Amino acid sequence: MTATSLSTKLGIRKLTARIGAEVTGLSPDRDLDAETATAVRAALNEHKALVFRGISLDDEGQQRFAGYFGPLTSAHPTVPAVDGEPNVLPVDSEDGRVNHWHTDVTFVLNPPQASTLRSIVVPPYGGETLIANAGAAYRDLPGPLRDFADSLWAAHTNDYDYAVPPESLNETERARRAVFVSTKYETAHPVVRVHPLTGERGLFIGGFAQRIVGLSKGESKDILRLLQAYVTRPENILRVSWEPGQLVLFDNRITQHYAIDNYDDLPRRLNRVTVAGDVPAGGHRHGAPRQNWK
Ligand SMILES: O=C(O)CCC(=O)C(=O)O
Ligand SMILES: [Fe+2]
Repeated sequence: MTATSLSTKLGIRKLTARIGAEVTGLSPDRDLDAETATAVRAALNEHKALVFRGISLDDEGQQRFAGYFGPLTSAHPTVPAVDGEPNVLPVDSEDGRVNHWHTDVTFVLNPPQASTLRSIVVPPYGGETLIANAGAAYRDLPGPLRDFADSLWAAHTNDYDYAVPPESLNETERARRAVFVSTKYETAHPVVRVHPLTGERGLFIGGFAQRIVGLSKGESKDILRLLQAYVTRPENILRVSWEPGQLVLFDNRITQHYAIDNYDDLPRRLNRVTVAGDVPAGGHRHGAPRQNWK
C-alpha cells in the first residue's frame, strides 16, 4: 500500500478533561506518512491514550502501526506469543484477568514505552479497560508529598503476592502464574519519572512496584498505597469500552491501566503489541541506586 497524506483529515476529540482522545480521519490499517505519524505522537504526548474505532487490522497491521512509534518488543519476557507472531501477546480471559493497576512490564530495565491493544472478541457487556493519567496524579500531590516522591526509587518485580491468594486460583490460573514468574525480574526505577519527550513528571509505580528502596516492606506498602490513591482518582481515569474493530494506543511512560473483571464467564480477547522503551529517568538529587540497591 502506498503512503497517503492523511494528517489534514486527522481529528482529535477529547474523551475526558485529563486523559484520552479519539482519533478520527486516520486508518491505522493504511500506511502513515511521517507527518501523520508525528501528529499521532503529538496527540499521544498530550492525551496519553488514543482510541481508534472502526478499523480493520490483523496482527500484521497492528504490528506495523505500533512500529511507527519505535521498534517492537517481543510479546512478553515470559508469556508465550501468538503462534507465529513473536511480537503479539494474546490477552485472553481464558488465561486470567488483569484486574489490577499496573504499567506493562515495569520489572525490566527498559519497559515498553507504549502499548497497543486491539479488540478480537468483545463481551456483550463489561470488560472495559481503565487507563489512568499518572502525570495528573503527580500534579495532584501536595507539594511536600511531591518532593518526597521525587526522592524515591521503587523495586519492581514480576514475582510478588498478587491480590488473589494462590490457594484460590484454579489449575489454569496457577499454571499461568507459574509461566509468568518462570524467570524472576527485579529492577529499581525512580518513583517519579520524567517523560523524555515532554519533560512531564509522572508517578511511575503500579502493581509491579513492590518496595521502596531503603524502606521496609510495611513502610513501602503504606507509601505506595498513598501515592497510588492519586493515580486512581476518578478524574484521572479514562474508561475504554471495547467494540469490534477498535485499537487503543497508550503511553506507558505516564499511565497505568486496569482490565475490569465485570463480564461473568463470557469470552474476551484482545491482542497486545508493545513498543520498546528507554530506561526510565527521574529528576533525582540523590543519584541512582540502580547498581547496588538490593
Ligand atoms: O485486558 C485488558 O484490557 C488489558 C490487558 C493488560 O493489561 C495486559 O495484558 O497487560
Ligand atoms: Fe497491561
